[in-house]
Amino acid sequence: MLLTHLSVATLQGGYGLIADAAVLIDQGRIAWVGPRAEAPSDRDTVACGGRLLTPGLVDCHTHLVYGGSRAHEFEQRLTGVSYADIARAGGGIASTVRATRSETEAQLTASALRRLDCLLAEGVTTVEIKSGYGLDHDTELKMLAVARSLARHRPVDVVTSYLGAHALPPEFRDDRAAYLDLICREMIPLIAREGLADAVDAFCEGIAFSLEETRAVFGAAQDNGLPVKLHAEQLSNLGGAKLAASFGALSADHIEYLDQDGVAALAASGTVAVLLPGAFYYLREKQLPPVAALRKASVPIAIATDLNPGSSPVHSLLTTMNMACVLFGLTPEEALMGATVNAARALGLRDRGSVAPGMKADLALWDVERPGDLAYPMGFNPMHAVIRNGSVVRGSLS
Ligand code: DI6
Ligand code: FE
Repeated sequence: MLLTHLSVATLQGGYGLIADAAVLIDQGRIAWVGPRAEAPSDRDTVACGGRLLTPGLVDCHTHLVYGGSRAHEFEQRLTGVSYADIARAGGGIASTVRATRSETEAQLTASALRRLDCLLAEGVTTVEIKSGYGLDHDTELKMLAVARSLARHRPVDVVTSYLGAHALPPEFRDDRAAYLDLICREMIPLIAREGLADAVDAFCEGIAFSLEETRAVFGAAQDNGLPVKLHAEQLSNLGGAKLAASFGALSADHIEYLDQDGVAALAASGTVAVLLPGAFYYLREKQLPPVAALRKASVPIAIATDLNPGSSPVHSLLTTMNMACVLFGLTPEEALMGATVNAARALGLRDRGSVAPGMKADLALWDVERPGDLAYPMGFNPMHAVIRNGSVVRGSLS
């Protein structure tokens, strides 16, 4: 299939814009991209109405499988109670754990699909989903199974992360070491053996797990051949990003409190900095991530919704791109790179996120003239069509 009458943001070295372009798709892959005047001919040619084609979007950090609701905590926070106060009082993540444990796979799947559908309606073709609201053996496996199953219900690639080290489960309140043992000796080997997760994540923070505990989790992941990533430096600077970098982590996420040392460590290890402006917005944080330092050190920057019931009930990657610009000072070009090529890289996926020969033909066609139009509005969805593995799965191209 040859797509014509479109402009293409290839995302190769920035927007990589080609006006009056053509894209040849063959067997689910991009076979050729360039100016229409130089395009090979193809019997199956589709004129795309002058629209803009980009890679399908990649949301590289979500917690979209969960039970229950935390709207009451939003109300509490707005009366001055902090996110950390709520967590210490047994709410926060622990409250979602109770709800997630009590729901069936069918219930969790139904609510997750509703959330996922919001992302897909905006051109997302790959999504990462974490466990971490089960914390016991059965519920963590249930969450990972539900996450994986979503790809059988919808045209999307799901990448899963095991986040056992998200919070200390109540039954281990008096024995942190025993919970770490469960994670490191039982869960990670099991998950690796059964192929249930593609990576291991942890929450390294005063209200969650210490640097030493995170090191133990990463050690187990490494021993079992799983790559790592980390919720790091969200509310304070514990040096988590540096630790993650020393394990060759795929990404360090949040990183508002990342210091220069941490930036240098990410640069040296090729770890992607994942910014999550939704959580920053909802928690009304003041500390900005070190965007200028990340740029200067050429650390690849990705952005993600962090879709979760507590700190980021954000169901829109386009809105997140806008927030990354308005709140963090990214350019719209950086925001689009952050939701495509760099997000794919944060998941260790080199076969998507840009439009180039050999790449997976996961593409989004937008009713906009310029790529800068994508991060500009809020609450407006210019998605026209989505192609996955070379087939139209949403809308129509013409
Ligand atoms: N950081 C986050 O942004 C989410 N988890 C984490 O470690 C929030 C989790 C929640 O509040 O439910
Ligand atoms: Fe998160």
